[in-house]
Amino acid sequence: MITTFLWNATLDHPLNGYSAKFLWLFMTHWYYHLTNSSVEITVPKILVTGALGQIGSELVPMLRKKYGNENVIATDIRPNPPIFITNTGIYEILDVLDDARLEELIQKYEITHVYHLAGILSATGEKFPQKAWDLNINSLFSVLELGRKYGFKRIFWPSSIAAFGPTTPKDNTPNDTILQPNTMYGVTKVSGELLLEYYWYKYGLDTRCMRLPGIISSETPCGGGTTDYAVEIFYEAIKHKKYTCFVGPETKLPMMYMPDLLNSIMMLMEADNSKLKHHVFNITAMSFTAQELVSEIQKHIPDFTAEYKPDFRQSIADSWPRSIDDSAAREEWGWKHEFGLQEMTKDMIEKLEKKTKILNPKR
Ligand code: AKB
Repeated sequence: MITTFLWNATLDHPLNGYSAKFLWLFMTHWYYHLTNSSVEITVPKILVTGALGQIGSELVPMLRKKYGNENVIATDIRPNPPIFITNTGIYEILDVLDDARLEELIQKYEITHVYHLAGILSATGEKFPQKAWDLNINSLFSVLELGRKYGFKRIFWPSSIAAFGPTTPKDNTPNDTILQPNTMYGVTKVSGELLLEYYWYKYGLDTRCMRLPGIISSETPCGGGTTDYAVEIFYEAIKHKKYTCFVGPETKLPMMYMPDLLNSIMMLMEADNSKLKHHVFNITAMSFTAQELVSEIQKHIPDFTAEYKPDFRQSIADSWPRSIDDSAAREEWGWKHEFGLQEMTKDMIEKLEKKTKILNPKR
């Protein structure tokens, strides 16, 4: 713990690069002599799968800032990563179903921590259920097996509100409750949660997991999910001042803004093991209906209009909770959100308008 503290202290220090590292070495050296104890100086060596996705492309820069560029290996199946990923650290092409390649990278970079983000989301999962099972579960199984073999210190895997189903209580859904999803994505999330728990109890592998609500972000577009409407609507409101929503106006789901999500992942992964009673946590920041989101956007863009044409994603949304209880996360590792509907909407519109102006200065 003390080494993590020292590492964080040096990286937060205004000095950068070599100066920060020198300071870190000096501080750990000093601590060693002061306590006369054998300090294990361990900096995490992190591998992120699915690093170019909606979450990965914002999590990788944050992890690099915190743990050092050279200690965070970004991987994804895509051959053309954006420059902000390649300029700041190592990028490796990885199909997470290729066990041999995954093991090669783990050996090559002496990986200690994995953030396993590669996966297929709910709407795509309903179109290709076999593929969703294969990718979501078989890749997780490989990561866990390699974690056992190479003694990983920690594994993060995102579950989802999709782990709940039509028989789950819909409002303020408890952390420990009925898990009977009726989507393949949900089936993979429940199975994955059970696998993580199994590896924890059976092998002592430190696995940590959160059930993510819909994630709203301004940097990387999302794709293949049911909650995508809550992101698309902002892009369309700014570009065309109208949006056709694929769920009805009364559809209410738990949501979170990306800065809160990034913060929560960092907090969970840094949490003191002895305080954790769970390994799978509900996590949320707000719940709103599609109509409430439209009204909030109209406060900033008064001529924005929305119409509703529910498609197959409506029944997926209807099977999920309207709001979830994340008190276990708040009690066990101090989770606290910053962004509610109003703050998130204001920030999204400001960020997207700024980006639009940079891309089209004449608009
Ligand atoms: C999806 O809509 O599939 C995801 C999720 C809630 O897990 N955003």
